[in-house]
Amino acid sequence: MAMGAMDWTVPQNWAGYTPAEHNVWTTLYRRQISMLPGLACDAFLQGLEKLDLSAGIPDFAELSDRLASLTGWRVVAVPGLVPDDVFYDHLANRRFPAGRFIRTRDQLDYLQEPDVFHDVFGHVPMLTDPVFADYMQAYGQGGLRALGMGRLRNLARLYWYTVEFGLLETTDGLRIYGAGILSSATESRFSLYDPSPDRIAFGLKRVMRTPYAINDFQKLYFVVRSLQSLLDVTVQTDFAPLYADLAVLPDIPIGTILQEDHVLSPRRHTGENMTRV
Ligand code: HBI
Ligand code: FE
Repeated sequence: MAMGAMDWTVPQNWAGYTPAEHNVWTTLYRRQISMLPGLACDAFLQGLEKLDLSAGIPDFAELSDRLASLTGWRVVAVPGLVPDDVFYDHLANRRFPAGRFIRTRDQLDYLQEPDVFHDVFGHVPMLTDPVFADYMQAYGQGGLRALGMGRLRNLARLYWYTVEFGLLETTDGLRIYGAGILSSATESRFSLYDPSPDRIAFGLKRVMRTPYAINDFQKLYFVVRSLQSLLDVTVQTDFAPLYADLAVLPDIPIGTILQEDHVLSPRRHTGENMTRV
């Protein structure tokens, strides 16, 4: 596809990456891989094993062949953030749009726009999990519907508080499945252990009423009981009445804890299981 195609895909031009760009990837990869065991969820760690992203910036064509054999997903190169309708159409068709550029060495810790490390290291391993792969496609289909009903803001919050910054409850305590955390050198430990952010049990309407801030550590994380429960609620919900409710319900500002919120405590360093308070 030529640049500027309707679907915003561009050639990845994998051969065009410099050794310095591959070195940025391996620097970021080694830093994350040394930290994530015990913090990232099993689905993510198993996905990393299956895809082996250790050698440098992956060749999307070769990565897609491996990924497609697992869950039918492929990775397509885009120049950066793409318009909403394009983004949702890709997800609805099991194509993950990944930026082809990589951050520079002086941007190792934070960059505004998702680069290939955030997109491929952060997001793609979860797409090897059949349940999460189904969730991401269902999300894309929902996005196209939400666009039609003018409720995109609500649906974008669902993505933010699950796909980007979601936490998962396990018998060993909280684990991370959100790409924005998994690809961050500093937020991973913070999201599970720091006492300052709130951690609330996931609820679809609750999430859709909650705005988010994009330029600092999150002050609020939502915790799902299982990836299956996330898929089920997305597939089983009739969004029309939900959107009708949301149209008249006020947003819930970050920092607000509602009477009916299930607040979860951070996991203690002793590995003590989370207790509902
Ligand atoms: N939404 N409209 C739109 N376009 C994007 O490119 C996009 C997005 N939401 C999230 C997102 N990209 C990031 O998760 C990337 O890492 C894929
Ligand atoms: Fe992302």
